Amino acid sequence: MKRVLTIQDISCLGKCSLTIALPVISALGSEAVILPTAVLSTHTMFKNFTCKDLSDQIGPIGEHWKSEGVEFDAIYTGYLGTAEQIGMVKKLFRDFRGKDTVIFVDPVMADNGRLYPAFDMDYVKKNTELCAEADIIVPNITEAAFMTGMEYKEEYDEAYIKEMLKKLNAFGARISVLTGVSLEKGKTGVMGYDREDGEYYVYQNDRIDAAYHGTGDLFSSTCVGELMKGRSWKDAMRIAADYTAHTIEVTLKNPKKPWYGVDFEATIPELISLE
Ligand code: PXL
Repeated sequence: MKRVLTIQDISCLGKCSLTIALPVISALGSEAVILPTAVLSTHTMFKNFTCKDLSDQIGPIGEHWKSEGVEFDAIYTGYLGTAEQIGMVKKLFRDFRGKDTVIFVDPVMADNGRLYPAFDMDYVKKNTELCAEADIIVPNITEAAFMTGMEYKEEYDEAYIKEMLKKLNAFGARISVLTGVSLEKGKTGVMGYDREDGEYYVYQNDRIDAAYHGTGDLFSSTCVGELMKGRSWKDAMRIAADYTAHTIEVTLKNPKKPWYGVDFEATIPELISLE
């Protein structure tokens, strides 16, 4: 069985970061090892959330694992707390990167043209350095605009996305994927570039007019789980994009209209039964 280390916060209530990564990676048949970077009462879209930083645990946990000779097939990072933590995570990459370990970085820090409340440009710089250490990065357009210094646009064409992918590629990861890319009216999806074959890959599905928290984490966790099943990155991205869109659709039909996260629990059986 493949073993995936995922490093992100645990928002006790909110269906995002570790409360998505852990069930999804497990359901897709890999062992999920977690490293919580902070404990929050809820995710940061709630008011008055509590947050306990766990930075002082990262070093000792890593040292213990090293002494146990633990190895990982993938290391997947999402929302991290502070610029200082990113430095600690970089060290974990160095300590636990084996010959075939896939390093997957989702530089969660911004959306819709804006940084999340906790972050500033120093955090952007550190996240860019983290992306340089990865094999696969999956920023959204806002995160990529902050990291590359390109203007953030809501209306754009394929040339803009390709230029962004070229700039992301220059950071160092072999595969750069932009999420939330809409190349036609009514569509959304991903566009990626693989330095090894020099090819772009585009996948578009129907755009659903709803924004839910945690959908980026659902996308990334699904990608990682599918990669561990031996899928190509292109198949993993396609499956993850379809699964995320389908889960949003199902959530919208819930008469209770949950606002803080998607009903992935209802759709997981379909994901795991995919051939
Ligand atoms: O889904 C990304 C995410 C993860 N963790 C926390 C967040 C967010 C997005 O805002 O607040 C704590």
